[in-house]
Amino acid sequence: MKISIDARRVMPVWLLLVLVWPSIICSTQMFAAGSCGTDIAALKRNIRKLENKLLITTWQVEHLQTHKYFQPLQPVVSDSQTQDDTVPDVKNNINSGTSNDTNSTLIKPHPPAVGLMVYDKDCSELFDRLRPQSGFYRIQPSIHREPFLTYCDMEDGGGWTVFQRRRHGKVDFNRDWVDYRDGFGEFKLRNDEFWLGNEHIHSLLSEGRNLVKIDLMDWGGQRSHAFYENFRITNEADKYRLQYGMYSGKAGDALTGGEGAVEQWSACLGGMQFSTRDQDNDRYHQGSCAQENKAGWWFNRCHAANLNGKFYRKGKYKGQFDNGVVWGTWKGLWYSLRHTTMKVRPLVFLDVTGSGAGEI
Ligand SMILES: [Ca+2]
Repeated sequence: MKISIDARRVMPVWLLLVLVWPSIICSTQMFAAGSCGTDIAALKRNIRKLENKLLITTWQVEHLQTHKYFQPLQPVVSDSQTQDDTVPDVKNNINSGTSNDTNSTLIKPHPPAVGLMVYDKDCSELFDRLRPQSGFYRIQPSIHREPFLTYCDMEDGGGWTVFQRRRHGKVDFNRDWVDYRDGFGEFKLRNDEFWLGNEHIHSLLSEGRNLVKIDLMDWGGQRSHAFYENFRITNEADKYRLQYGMYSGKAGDALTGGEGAVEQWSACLGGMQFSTRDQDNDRYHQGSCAQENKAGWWFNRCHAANLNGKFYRKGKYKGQFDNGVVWGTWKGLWYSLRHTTMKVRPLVFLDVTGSGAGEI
């Protein structure tokens, strides 16, 4: 009985020591480093934050690798095309925040801490990822080649990579092989005209199943379009030979030369090599289709479609050769179009608004 009374007296003291001991320790630490209870809570919060960051980063790495966004960091080089350095770059803008030093930002991009530089392989990936506005962006269809600029049409369903465009006739399209191989034109403003370059077009189209849309507009503002599935061109060794699959659309299958066998014999461009004024790879043995038509293009004997032709400002034209900006199955060979666009995206694409209205 006495023992138990003693125990009741002793136990609270022991318990008190156990309960108070951490406070004593804390008080010692508080003396040295401020508020102990607050520090422990802050440390726990930081640990939770770091654990969350780790989880998110791990997930991001897996996600990006799955979607092929990751590529080895390329050596930092200044692009040889000066126009590349004067336009916005989505990736670099993201990584550099709101820097006003556009040139240095573009020439010397700061890679993420993980040491990897990321580019979308085409405008459809960029569209899926960021839903940005239409404009010029840098893409990299092949990890073995440098990224390059092109116009992304994020309207008309979105995700279109543009590789040819005529608008006002200010850019000369009658050029040599090297220009058509490497690309030419302006890459800054919404209405700039350009040819992306056969090398870039080859890498852009070579990956797999795609859909090319050709948008056309006449001088009265009327629009039309043509679709081609699985559009591709071979490499330079094979002179960028044209291959394409099924046609659909409203403007007619001018690439195949129309419906008649005779027309197709002379004007079907499927299977034709690319020709320029200094490289005649057509099937017209008596002369050069590229020289007559003032364009680099795929010619047979010669064509029913030539979107790189001479830019006539009134539509209908006359001359020795049908060398205008021509889509013969829509407006005939003697009508030169005002606007043309050639653009591509994957055949299977989750379209946000639908497309096919011929919007340019
Ligand atoms: Ca020839």
